[in-house]
Amino acid sequence: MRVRIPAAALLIGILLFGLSAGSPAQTRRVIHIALSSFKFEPSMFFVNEGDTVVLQLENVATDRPHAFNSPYLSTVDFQVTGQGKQGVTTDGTKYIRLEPGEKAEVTFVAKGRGQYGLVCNLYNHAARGQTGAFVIWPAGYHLPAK
Ligand SMILES: [Cu+2]
Repeated sequence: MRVRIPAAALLIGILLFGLSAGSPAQTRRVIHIALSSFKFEPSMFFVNEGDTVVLQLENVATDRPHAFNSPYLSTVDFQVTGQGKQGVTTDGTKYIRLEPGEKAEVTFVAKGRGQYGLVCNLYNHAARGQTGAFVIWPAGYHLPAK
């Protein structure tokens, strides 16, 4: 029996697996970040331009909400899946808020080499130490081994 593949399924397959013959392979960087009182673990991470970055945010605190807030989020298209609740602070920076035990994934393609800050914007958490940073290196660059 002949099996017919609907055009839509074929298109989805192409989108998922790429038309990437000849173009550089995209690196997928999955980084788990635990939010707790009052820190991010890790509080620093490093990616390269062009990487597809997946931040797996998890509020491991049992007693209070935490958030991932970075001015960088205003400079890229990003998608949030999972339990996070998105918002914008009064100063215009975007954040993803997680209640205790909640998880969310934030996905974006890294662009704009540089160093960017991140904070938990809830209450006084940043002042209590809940801050971090990340670096977007040029494509292909890695820190030399010590
Ligand atoms: Cu917090």
